[in-house]
Amino acid sequence: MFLTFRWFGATDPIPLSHVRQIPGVAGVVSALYDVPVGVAWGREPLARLQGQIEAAGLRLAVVESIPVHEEIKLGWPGRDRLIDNYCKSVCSMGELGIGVLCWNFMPVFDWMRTDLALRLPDGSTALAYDHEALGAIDLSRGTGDLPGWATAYGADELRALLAAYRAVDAARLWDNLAYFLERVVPVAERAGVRMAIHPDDPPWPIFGLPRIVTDGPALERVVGLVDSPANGVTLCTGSLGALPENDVPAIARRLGALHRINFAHGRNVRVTGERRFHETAHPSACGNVDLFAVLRALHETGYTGPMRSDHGRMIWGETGRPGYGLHDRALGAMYLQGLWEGVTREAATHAGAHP
Ligand code: DNO
Repeated sequence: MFLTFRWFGATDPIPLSHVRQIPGVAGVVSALYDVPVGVAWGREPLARLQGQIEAAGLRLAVVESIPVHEEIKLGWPGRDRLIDNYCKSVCSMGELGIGVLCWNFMPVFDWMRTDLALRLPDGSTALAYDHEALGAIDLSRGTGDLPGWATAYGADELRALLAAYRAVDAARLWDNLAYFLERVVPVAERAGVRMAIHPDDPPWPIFGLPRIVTDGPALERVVGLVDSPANGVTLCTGSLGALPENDVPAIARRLGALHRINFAHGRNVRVTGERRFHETAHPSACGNVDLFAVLRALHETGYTGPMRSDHGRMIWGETGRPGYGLHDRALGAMYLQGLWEGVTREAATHAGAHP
């Protein structure tokens, strides 16, 4: 395992020089944020981003994300051209030696919350989700006020998109995912890029839209669609952990044994009701996810890929991008690193080697 940190490019209020000072963090997770969805990523802009990161003494280790165009998820005829463009982007990554791609297949919305600043008893604020509150959100004016979307849509565009998805149930979405993977994974494999699908967050349907990558069996089904090491998953402990039925350490162990975990997001959540949760600080004791058991499962199955601390709270008066402040994610990075050192040295001791 090696530690990475997400950085949102030139508009990120956190400078790379700060990221460089977090002990143990060598890799950066980033993306080209000004390329419209569906347009192929050229090698030059990606090389510029890579150069900027290298100039700061770090390495661009993961692209998160190249968004998948809705026409691909909908299975519309235009998807072949869009899939070709996706393949070109993956090839640009490969040419520059950027080996891991985190992406998702969530219709219309990426991660979704109903409160971006829920106050916790210690005075920090965290991202929170309440399915009842979601039901009260008015989508008739577009995505304008929504917390946690990837792409912004105006009222008409969003209405048309939601109407189009009425023809796409979970089974159809699986077909469209398979169609996409069958075409992209062989290209990724040749390019030396490992794909890592991110589980749906939250892991259940929202606004009547299907969400299919929600639990361990679904992740295993995804990796079974195309049998290649380039077709793997992002083990996102917080996304999966929002569903109490998900035994995250067991999921890590099964996918890890298949060698299909290509990226890991360490995040913790506290489930407070039916489809209701808030994010917490990273340590196991703060939420419902046993991060120690997850990291042990990763270690025991030989995980060598990148990991990043995901979504932090806002602490110490920091303001900034919800979930992506510096302080709590840096604490999370230290915690994950400490756990990793612990499981690694413990295993070495048991093997009779010098710790
Ligand atoms: C949330 C992130 C996700 C993730 C995408 C990957 O903070 O983990 O938005 O980047 O789902 O495509």
